[in-house]
Amino acid sequence: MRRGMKRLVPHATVVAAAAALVAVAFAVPALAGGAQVTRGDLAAFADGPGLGYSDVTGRVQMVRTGDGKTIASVQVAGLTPGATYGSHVHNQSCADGNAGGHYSFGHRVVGGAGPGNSEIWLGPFTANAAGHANGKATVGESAGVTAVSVVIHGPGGQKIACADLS
Ligand SMILES: [Cu+2]
Repeated sequence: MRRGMKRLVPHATVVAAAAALVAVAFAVPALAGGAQVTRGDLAAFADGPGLGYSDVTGRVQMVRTGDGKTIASVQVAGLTPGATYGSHVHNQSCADGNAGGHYSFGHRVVGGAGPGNSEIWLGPFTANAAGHANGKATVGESAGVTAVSVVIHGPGGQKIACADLS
C-alpha cells in the first residue's frame, strides 16, 4: 500500500509540472512574441482643404510591446515648412466625430503628456523645408482598446488629418 502511494505522488507531480508547462506555452506568445502592431494611413479631414491642407499624407504606427509599453510614431508630408503641429492618439475613429478627444489612460504614465501626463502625444513637431515631419511617443503602459486613431493638428489647433489604427 505504501509503495503504491509512493508511486502515485511522483506521478501527480509530473502531471502538475506538465500542466504548468502548458500554461507557460500559452502565455508566452501573448507576451514575448506578441507585440501588437497597428498602423494606418493619414488622410486630410474635411476641414483640411479649407485650411490649406488638402494633400497631407503619411503613415502612423502604434506598437504595444510585449513588456507593456506603447510606442506611437508618425511620418507626415504635405505640411507647411517651418510650421509646428500637434499630434495625439485619439479615442474615436476618424469618421466618428472627427476622432473625438484625446485617448487618456486616466492616470499618470511614464512618458505621458497632456492633462496629468495621462495621454499619448506624438508632437509637437515642426515641418522641414520639404513640408515633412516625424513624431514619436513612448509611454510606459499598454494603450487600451479605445486608442484607435492619430490626429494631426494645425498650428491653430484645428484637426487637419487623421489615421485610423488597425
Ligand atoms: Cu489631438
